[in-house]
Amino acid sequence: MTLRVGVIGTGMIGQDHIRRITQVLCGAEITAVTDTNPEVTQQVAARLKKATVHTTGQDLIADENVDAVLVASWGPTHEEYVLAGIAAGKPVFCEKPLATTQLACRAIMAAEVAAGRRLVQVGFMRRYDHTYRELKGVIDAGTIGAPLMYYSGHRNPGVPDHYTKDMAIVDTAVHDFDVTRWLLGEELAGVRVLAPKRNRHGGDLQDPLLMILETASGVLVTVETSVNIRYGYDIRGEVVGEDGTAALADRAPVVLRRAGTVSGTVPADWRQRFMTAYDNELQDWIDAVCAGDGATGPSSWDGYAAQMVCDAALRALYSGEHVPVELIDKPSIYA
Ligand code: NAD
Ligand code: ISE
Repeated sequence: MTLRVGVIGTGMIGQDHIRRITQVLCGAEITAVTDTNPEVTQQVAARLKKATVHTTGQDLIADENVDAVLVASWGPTHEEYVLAGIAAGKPVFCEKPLATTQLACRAIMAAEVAAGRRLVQVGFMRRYDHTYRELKGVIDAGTIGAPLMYYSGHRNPGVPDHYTKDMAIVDTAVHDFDVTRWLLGEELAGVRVLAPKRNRHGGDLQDPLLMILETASGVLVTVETSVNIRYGYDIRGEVVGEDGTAALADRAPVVLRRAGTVSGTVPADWRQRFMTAYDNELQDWIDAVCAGDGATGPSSWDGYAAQMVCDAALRALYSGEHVPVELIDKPSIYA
């Protein structure tokens, strides 16, 4: 079976996902595209063999030549499309965030529960990165004993002009919140946000931020977002356990020793750093949908839990207080 995928949102990551589905991965083809910017959609469709251009996301979801939907439009539009996909019984791959409010995330979970099965995978691609997978393997094997602390560093060389103070949390740190929950195998229970001296490259932006979170069992987690670090896209992760520590290795493919120096390259951006992880997450989604499983990767519950941490972190940022993260009971389809 070749999965016929319709893509809503053909901006930066939408186009990158289209490229990987058409040129890198197996088992899927793009049969429909839509974007509120018709010029972009036409250009994207012109590069595809047989993709219908739809005026709206709703039309694309209803298209009988679309078996599954990939949502890569702006975050606030995700809820509408994910709900419509579930209502049509079509599996959905939704880029992060699942939705931008906790009520919207709960509505999506309620729709899946009513459908009686998972239909949604959220684009938390770090879970498919081999370095994170190795780190999780070390933690789960008990090699360093029980985790006590975890540091998650998220450094971007720069961000677009429309990037706001809140986006350091909802657009950037949301990945750290998800991957921390996954690595440690437990929920985050509370958060405090500290704002140090500002990076002069960030203008009025409050950059960097340091977040201190605790998990349900008391592991302390620090998340650093630095989004104007200039030198490259640098993702860090280190667990301190009872018997040792485990950290993501540096990613330079070659370490150069020359003229009294040791050096290696740093990825330029998220596309480069997580290229294989994006490939793996989408292949996993395609395989699960083709096998009739609906979705098996990061779930709507994961999207909800990460969004709840974002909401709490925003309140912590503006209040200076420690803010608890209070989740509803997990529906059994996400067990
Ligand atoms: P972008 O601005 O480049 O593209 C978004 C596109 O969506 C634009 O072309 C816009 O015209 C279109 N759009 C907006 N509203 C729409 C609507 N109602 N219906 C259809 N199309 C609509 O942004 P981007 O960087 O590609 O980000 C898109 C999504 O992907 C965001 O949710 C973002 O958080 C996520 N993202 C994830 C990662 C990751 O690492 N997983 C990286 C980048 C972006
Ligand atoms: C972007 O939207 C992403 O999701 C990237 O993974 C992240 O590193 C970046 O900070 C976000 O802006």
